[in-house]
Amino acid sequence: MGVGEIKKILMAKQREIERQKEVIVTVSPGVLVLVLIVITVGSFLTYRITSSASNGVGAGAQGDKSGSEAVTEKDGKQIITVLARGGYSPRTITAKAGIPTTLVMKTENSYGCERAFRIPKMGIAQTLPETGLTEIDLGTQAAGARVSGTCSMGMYSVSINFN
Ligand SMILES: [Cu+2]
Repeated sequence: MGVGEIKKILMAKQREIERQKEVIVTVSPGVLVLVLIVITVGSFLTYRITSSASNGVGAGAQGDKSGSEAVTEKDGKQIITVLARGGYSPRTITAKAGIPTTLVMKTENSYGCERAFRIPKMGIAQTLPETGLTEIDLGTQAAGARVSGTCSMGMYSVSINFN
């Protein structure tokens, strides 16, 4: 093998290394963005999971069966407790018809528009405190009645079905 040949090989190797460097440089920003997206989505999901797990009242749409855990009865009255924090939970509730009913909206360090609570059908508009319990009289509902509450923007909602 001559000196010229060795030089040729070395130069080819050098070029190859240079090309690899270029690939790394051009790929990096894309990879960085991807990593950031993964981290963001990951922490968002973790937040969602921990916030719905600590609700006590029950998780959101998926974890919800009939929302019956939100309904209690005491002295011939029905009490429905809904947590308002980053939405309403449970979101669907089945309650009893023909019994005086009080809806208790519970806030706990709630800072979003879920505090601007409305029940359009009943003309109810209540601003919930950041933390506390707000009682709303729903009267006695007939079987088949459905009472729906929303935030002022209609972004979050909760539905109570009476039967
Ligand atoms: Cu809203």
